[in-house]
Formats: sequence, C-alpha cells, structure tokens
Amino acid sequence: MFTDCVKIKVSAGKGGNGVIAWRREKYIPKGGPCGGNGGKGGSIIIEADVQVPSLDWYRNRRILSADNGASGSSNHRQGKTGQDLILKVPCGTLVKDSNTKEILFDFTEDKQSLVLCRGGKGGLGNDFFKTATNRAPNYCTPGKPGEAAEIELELKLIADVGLVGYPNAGKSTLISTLADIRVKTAAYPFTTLKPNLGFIELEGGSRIFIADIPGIIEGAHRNKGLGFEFLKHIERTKLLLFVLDASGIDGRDPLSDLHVLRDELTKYNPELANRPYLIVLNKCDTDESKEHLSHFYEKYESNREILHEISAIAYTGTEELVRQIRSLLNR
Ligand SMILES: Nc1nc2c(ncn2[C@@H]2O[C@H](COP(=O)(O)OP(=O)(O)OP(=O)(O)O)[C@@H](O)[C@H]2O)c(=O)[nH]1
Ligand SMILES: [Mg+2]
Repeated sequence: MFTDCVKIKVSAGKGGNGVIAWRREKYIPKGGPCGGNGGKGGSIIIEADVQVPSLDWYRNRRILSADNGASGSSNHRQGKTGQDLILKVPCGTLVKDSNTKEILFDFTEDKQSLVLCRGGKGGLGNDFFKTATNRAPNYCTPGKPGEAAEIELELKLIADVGLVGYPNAGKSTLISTLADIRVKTAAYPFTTLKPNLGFIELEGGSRIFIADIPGIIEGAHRNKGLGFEFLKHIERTKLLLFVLDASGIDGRDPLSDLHVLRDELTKYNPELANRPYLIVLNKCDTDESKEHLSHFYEKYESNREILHEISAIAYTGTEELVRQIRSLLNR
C-alpha cells in the first residue's frame, strides 16, 4: 500500500484550568491565594521529513490530538504544558483545508514546519488576580480550548526527472541502474505498484531525484490500469523520460506507444504536453530493436538529440543519458 492522500481531523490540546487555593501554614493566618495557572495545551505541528516515504502512517489514524495542559495547583504551581504533536510528512506533501480545498501549505523541503493548530492557553489561578485592594480573590478561569482543523494531506512527489512508460518497458530496471535504489523488476506488466523515488549523486554532493511510477496504458485517463492515479507524482518534475521497449517484446510498436503515452499525459494535465522530455529506447541489446529504431531515426531526423538508445540491463547508453539529463536540468 502506498498512501498519497488522506483526510484527518486534528485538534490541539486544551489549556489546563487555573485553580483556587489558599496558603495554609502554621502561624501564618490568612496566608492568601496560591492557586496556580493552568499549563498551555500542546499544538499540532506538521513537519516535512525526507525519511518519510509516504502517508501510510495516517491510514488508520484519522483523528489526532495533542496533549491537554494540566491544571494548576496550590503553592502557586503552574500546570504542566501539554506536549506538542509533531506530524511528519514526506517532502512534496500539500496540506489542504478539507472543506474549501484551499492549499494551506506546500512542504517542499526537509524540516519545513507549520504550526497548524495552536494549543489553548492555560486558565488563571486565583493567585493571579491578587491585587492591593483584593487580597483574597475567590475565582479562577478555565483553560481555553485548542484550535481544531479538518485537513487533507496530499503527496505529490518532488523529483527532477519522471519515468513514464508502458508496463514492462524497463522503468524500474532503469531507475535501479541510474539511481541509488534497487527496486523490484520482473518480466510481467504491473510489477511496480507504487512510485519509487531514487537519486543520482553528483560530484559535489548535489542530487538528481528520479521518480519511477507504475506503467501507463492506453485508456489510463479512463481509469484503466494503475498508472493514472500516480501521474500526480510526475506532475512536478522538470524533465520527463519516456521509457519505451524498443524490442517490442510485448507485441506493440514503440512509436505508437510513445503517442499513446503523450496523449494520456496531456489528458491528465495539458501542461505536461509542454514539459521537456527525452525518448529512452530501452532494450537495445536485442536484435528485435534494430527495426524499430530505424523508424524513430526517420521520424526524429531533425531532433535526434532527444533519442537515447540504451540497455538498462547491460548499462549501455546510460552514461550519455545522465549527461544529457544534467545539461537539461542545468538549463
Ligand atoms: N533485454 C532487456 N531486457 C530488459 C531491459 N531492461 C529491462 N528489461 C527486462 O524487462 C522486464 C521489465 O522490466 P521492469 O524494469 O520491471 O519494467 P517496468 O517498466 O518497471 O514495468 P512495470 O513496473 O510493470 O511498469 C524485466 O524482465 C527486465 O529484466 C533491457 O535493457 N534489455
Ligand atoms: Mg516497474
């Protein structure tokens, strides 16, 4: 399971009550008021954390609240402050108001945080109300309720490069070859059921993030297959790689695969039609790929630099591909 959208109800803690108490000690008659203030309620804080891969944790936790503040007590003692509840979310999480759908915050970087609901203030004890003219106030105030909200968390991965292709084209093999992660690959469609995020580490420590999503098929925009609901994870990428099976092993023509993929993307979000892209012709280690390749060279005669012949399994052509990804991203 990979959860990328959840609705939750959150509430900050209530402030603790102030109390009425009197100082009673031997030989000190009329010791005066000593009721302490209540502690503040805990707040709800949302924080981005790169270590958190998805919103799975929230799946069975729809109602979350921070601790209440404790009541004050005698001897001027203030009640304990309620602990804040820190909710960790992956980078790329949007926080929306459940009712209005307004975006309240977009977590794009690690450690960004948002105080979503403030804890209620603690009430005041009778000690607080002592004045020169009223030495023995016989009242206190209750703690204030904490703020509450109904929100939607929606994850849209933030990657530089998105891999888009039919099932079985070799997207997961490619991300395993290029990036720091090893993901499941197999010779059947829909091996990948959830997005994978990996990165290429460059000299100097900077990184290129790559997202691999489940395969897209014709009719995806009408909810066929799996990939469509995951397209949101490539919406924010700067560069798309159309990964095609140039061997046509599944009996399709890679050139028409490309048309279908681009068409499905445009139906999902017309802006994706203008996103820079490269065409990755995978499985070029096979004899069957030769004929298909010639069709691409004819069609892209004037624009050959966007074509990349590779074999994700044999690691051929991948260095050149990374070089071009870098130069396009730098632009
Ligand atoms: N011959 C050859 N086979 C490859 C190459 N790259 C991937 N494959 C094979 O193609 C099959 C599918 O690879 P995956 O990486 O799982 O494909 P995918 O696009 O992630 O597939 P889904 O997750 O189902 O969408 C596997 O059996 C791979 O071993 C390649 O360069 N050459
Ligand atoms: Mg895969």
